[in-house]
Amino acid sequence: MSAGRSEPSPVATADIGVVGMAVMGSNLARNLAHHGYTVAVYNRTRARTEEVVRDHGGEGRFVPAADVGSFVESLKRPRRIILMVKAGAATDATIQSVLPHLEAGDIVMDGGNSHFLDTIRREGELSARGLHFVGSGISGGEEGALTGPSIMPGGTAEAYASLGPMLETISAHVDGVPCCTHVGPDGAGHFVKMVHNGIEYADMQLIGESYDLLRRGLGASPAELADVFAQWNAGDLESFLIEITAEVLRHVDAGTGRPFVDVVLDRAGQKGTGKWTVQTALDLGVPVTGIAEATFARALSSQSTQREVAREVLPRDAEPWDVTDRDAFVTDVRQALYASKVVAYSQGFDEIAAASAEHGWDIDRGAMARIWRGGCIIRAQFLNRITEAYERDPGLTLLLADPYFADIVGRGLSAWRRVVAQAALHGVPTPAFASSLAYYDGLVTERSTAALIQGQRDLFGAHTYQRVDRPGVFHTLWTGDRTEIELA
Ligand code: NBP
Repeated sequence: MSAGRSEPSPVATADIGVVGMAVMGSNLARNLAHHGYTVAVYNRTRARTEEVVRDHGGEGRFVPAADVGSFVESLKRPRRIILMVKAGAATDATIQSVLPHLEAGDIVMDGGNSHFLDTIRREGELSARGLHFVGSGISGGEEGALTGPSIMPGGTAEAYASLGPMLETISAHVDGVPCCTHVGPDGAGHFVKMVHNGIEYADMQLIGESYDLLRRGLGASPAELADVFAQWNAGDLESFLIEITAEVLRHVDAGTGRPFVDVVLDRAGQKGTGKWTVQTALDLGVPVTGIAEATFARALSSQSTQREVAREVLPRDAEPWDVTDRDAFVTDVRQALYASKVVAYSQGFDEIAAASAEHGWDIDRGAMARIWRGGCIIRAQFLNRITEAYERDPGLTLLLADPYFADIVGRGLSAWRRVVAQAALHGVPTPAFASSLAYYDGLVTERSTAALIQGQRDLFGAHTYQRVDRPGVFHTLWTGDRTEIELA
């Protein structure tokens, strides 16, 4: 194979190697080369490696390899290898293919979207052989991989000392600070990336609900709403997702002349990391209602047959809607969006805190918000406020309760209630807005419905209960004379 401006193996010249020359791997390899590193590249299907080097070999120093053995041989010791292959069985197969060629101290990083439990397993297997395994989240899609992603590496501190400086160099930078830091041991990096994606789901759903409310309430065109989102993007909601929302809403379909958003089929998938965030939250017992509603909203959108039957059969009783004070309504929706967004992030950070405690990861939540400020899909000004909140109180129990966020949500509370109430009256589905408000009310309520549930459980299953007025565990003899017995 011919190299770009490179030296061929077997001499160990490469600083780092990338396996997997699909869109993410090739762009990451190019990014590394753009920053002056000599990059060994390998792909299972050889033609793909040749294609990448043919098209981009002039951008830096690449060492293309035809087989795994010569790929590993071309790397300086300790070897640093990044896998960018399909998550799941392909990742295991690729690890198995490189393993026989590695030596103690070498570092294998998986930059794919792997499940954190797979990462914990793989880290255990490789560390038993004296190798470092780094499960790393990489966010930002193909563009980010090329120009600067947000990188969330797990693994040992020793592995980070070797690999981290390179990853920090190629990551996005905000205010001169890299969007990459050592997240924590074994699965911590992939866990944080998973929650990042879950939050992304919630953020997108909340923006979608805002758009739907404004369109139906104001009867506004997508182009008019593009202006609203562009204005919001100039304020405290400034973020990549709000920015691209304006861009999508302004776009006109060339074929029909209609707004692009009106010609796109309204079905979204919910595979992978968003779903895992909710599944894992259920295991951890952490309510991530915003992310869960966003995931289920996508599932509902894809239930086309059920939606068709429902549209034909079910009554629609919504009141006609014609908002009179348009500016006030836009402000209400903006405040409801911000408050719901704070809830979604607060819940996501709760999930990170719970997993960090369970797995002993000691994750610095403020640092996570900091490395999400650039490169990734949820990049936003707002993340600075989250970092500041955790700097004020690193042990913060509840992000929502930080004085800055408590004030934001408190000031938006009545707008939030008006929006959710108006949505219900006018038949506009707002699952993420409504569940976020219900979560907020559930948090601040004096007495939750769990007291009644505990009574029910004790009656039908003798599950016992505790009392508010004295310690102990109790059971009422429901089928007998209803005396209460103390069990402990
Ligand atoms: P894909 O996820 O489409 O994977 C294709 C790559 O995996 C090719 O290099 C392919 O080699 C290789 N591969 C497969 Br498939 N099975 C293999 C096996 N058994 N052994 C060795 N190699 C195998 O690529 P991608 O979209 O570039 O994503 C790479 C990783 O990055 C994934 O884990 C993805 O989830 C993650 N990610 C993607 C994005 C994104 O925006 N696309 C963003 C963030 C993270 P071949 O050419 O020989 O078939």
